[in-house]
Amino acid sequence: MTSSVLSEKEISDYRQNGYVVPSFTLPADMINALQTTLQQLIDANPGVRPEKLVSAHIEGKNDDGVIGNSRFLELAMYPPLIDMVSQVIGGDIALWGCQVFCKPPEDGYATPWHQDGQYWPIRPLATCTVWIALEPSLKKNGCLRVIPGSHTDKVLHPHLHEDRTELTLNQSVNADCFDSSTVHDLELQPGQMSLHDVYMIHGANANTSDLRRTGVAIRYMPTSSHFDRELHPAKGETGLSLNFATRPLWLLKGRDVCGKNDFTTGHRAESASKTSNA
Ligand SMILES: O=C(O)CCC(=O)C(=O)O
Repeated sequence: MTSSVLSEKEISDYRQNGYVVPSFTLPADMINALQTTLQQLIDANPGVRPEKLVSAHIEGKNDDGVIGNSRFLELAMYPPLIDMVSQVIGGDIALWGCQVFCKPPEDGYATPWHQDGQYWPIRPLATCTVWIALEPSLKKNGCLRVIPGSHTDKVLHPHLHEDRTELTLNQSVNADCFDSSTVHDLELQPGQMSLHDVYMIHGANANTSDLRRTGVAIRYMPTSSHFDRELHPAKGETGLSLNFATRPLWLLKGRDVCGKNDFTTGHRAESASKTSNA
């Protein structure tokens, strides 16, 4: 049974706009602990840009080139998050990703306008991302920006490859495909979060302020979709070092509806023990 973390209005806003900022927030003690974990993650990965901490939830050196921390896996399994996600994508849910986007002060990279689906090997395309602010995320330090309703047609628009290196990602949606004057800035305080749909166009400005900005983006998909390890979206030219072939998936709730998802590949001893709690 699904609990009601999201109100009916919040569910309807998500469907209509492609995103919602729920009234639910993480408890203060959890945020404090996650801020400590964030610093440990950054310290453990001096050679990785902090905007590109992919698979931060996989403990130890992962196949995406990051030394992750299982505290983020625990966060992804936090029941109120799973309940909210169930309310928007249904009760059969897999966790397939978690990236920390930490934009340092002064030179934090921008995130170009994009649709997440451009980057991911999931068919049919479906994912709800829960983006949780671990630090204030404001206009001045490059908060997430969204184009309300841009998910409605469930169309993946053409994306262009950006050669600039100072971007968190480098597939950028063709500017003719949306009206940037309708942009909405999602300003969040630590512990607040947004949920967004795989087709919703979004991005973020560079952080030129003196205030660091960090969000952790947790990716959940309905198991009616297949995480297809053979696919190489955007020909692998995403600006991120990604290895979907060995990316572990966790069945968090329900069953594997499409029957094609592989929940074995990529799991290690320490994470496998957590799977049994899922
Ligand atoms: O935090 C950012 O700058 C980008 C996040 C993003 O694009 C996502 O979570 O899908």
